[in-house]
Amino acid sequence: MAKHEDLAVPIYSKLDDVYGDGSQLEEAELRFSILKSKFKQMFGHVPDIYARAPGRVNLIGEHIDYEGYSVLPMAIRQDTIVAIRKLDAGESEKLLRIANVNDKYTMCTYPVDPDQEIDLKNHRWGHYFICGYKGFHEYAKLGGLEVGSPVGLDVVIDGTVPTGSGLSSSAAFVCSSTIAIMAVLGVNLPKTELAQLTCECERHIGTQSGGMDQAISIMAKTGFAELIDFNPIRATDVQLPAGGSFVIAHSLAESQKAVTAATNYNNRVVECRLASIVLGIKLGMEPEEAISKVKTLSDVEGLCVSFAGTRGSSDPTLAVKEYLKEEPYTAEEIEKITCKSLDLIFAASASSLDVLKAAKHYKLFQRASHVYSEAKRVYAFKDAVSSNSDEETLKKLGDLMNDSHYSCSVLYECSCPELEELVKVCKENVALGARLTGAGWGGCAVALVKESIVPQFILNLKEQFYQSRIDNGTINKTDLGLYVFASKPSSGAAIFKF
Ligand code: NG1
Ligand code: MG
Repeated sequence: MAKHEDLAVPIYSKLDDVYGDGSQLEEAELRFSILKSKFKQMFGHVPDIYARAPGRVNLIGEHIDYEGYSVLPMAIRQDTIVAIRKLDAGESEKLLRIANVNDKYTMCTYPVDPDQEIDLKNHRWGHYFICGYKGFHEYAKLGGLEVGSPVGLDVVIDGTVPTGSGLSSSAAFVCSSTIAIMAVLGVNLPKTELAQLTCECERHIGTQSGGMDQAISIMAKTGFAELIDFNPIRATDVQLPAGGSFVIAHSLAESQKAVTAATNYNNRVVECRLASIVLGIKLGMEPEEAISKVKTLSDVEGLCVSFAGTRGSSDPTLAVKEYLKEEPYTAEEIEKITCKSLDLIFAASASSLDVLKAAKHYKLFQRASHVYSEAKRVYAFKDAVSSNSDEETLKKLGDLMNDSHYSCSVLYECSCPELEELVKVCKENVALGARLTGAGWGGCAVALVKESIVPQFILNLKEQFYQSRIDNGTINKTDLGLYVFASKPSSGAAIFKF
């Protein structure tokens, strides 16, 4: 039997294939009927098909996917649904018209030219759809796929993944858009291939993302978290121990990553690249060779092995301690080691050059220490899950989550005061472990909590974290359920044809 990740995205004719039964199905029926009426009202037709892709919560393995290391997320039930109709060649003006059921997002229109540039200096919500559009056409061109000349597309989006929350609303949007575009053009791909493609699609928004979010959004399976490996992308089911539950809680600080990339997300990608080049050189490579060959910190691990016993050690954390200094590096200090200016090293990447312009210094020791220790924690988490006693396992998982948070906060500096407060409140209310999830700098925390105390835990968070924010008008009391909830591993992307 083919593995589920080698199959194409499933096409369903009934909602219960994805949304189960009970209240979730009722909610989904309502969403689809509103989506369809909105579509008719906006465009005078019904959609051809619908595609949906979920958000995710990353349980452990933060900021290491782009360094080539495995991560361990699970899909959540919140998702993005894209309703789409392909216009006939002769029909009206040729445009991509992208509307939203939420009036907060006004309609965006774009030309149908797949080679159009995305105007990154003027961020618009519809850009995420264009990421999928451009990315798919590039893929088709490279692979010689015949998709005909571009025609207009009418699109309405309905998303329930909170934005800027570290739950990958962006990947849910990009994945569902790409799948919808492919489906109306009559193309479907194995999930692993699609995961790779959608990762490249999302980079068009200007973040140098790893592939975690798209991989889990597409390959998730109900009831399982997944260990996601890269190069090539693979997913391994991870059955979480009984007796524990993951509670997701929003810090209410929104992190707009597409806008802050140069100082936050992409900055860390650049720091990791510099750390890996410097380590490569210290481990014996010629500067020019290190610059051209060492792309990620995981590439250095291989070097540590081949240099073990001669000039280095096989453990990359030891190499970090031995060869990197704790004080931040200036550009000049790094250039002395690389024998090449940073501008030249990153000349091919406009978004990296933006990072260099904004950066004062580079914390190579701290970033590399985080990445290598976090990579180990992912495997420790996976191994703990396969051990016997549930009680003991839960405690181990919680400890690993706490260590991960500490590392993100202190070494990677991707937390923020609101997240620190929230994680502290979670721990005070006897969470087994709690950590920021996703890129950080705002967004959500995830806490591992004994199943039996979940309702009380959520009540306590409401009182101790959210009440003051209700009182000062930051959020409405009626919306609390959107900001703090328990989550079970949900299913991956799907297409609906009714
Ligand atoms: P968020 O910001 O949660 O969507 C981002 C990256 C991931 C990963 C995490 C940090 C994108 C699309 N996603 O996730 O690939 O690097 O940060 O672990 O940029
Ligand atoms: Mg995102």
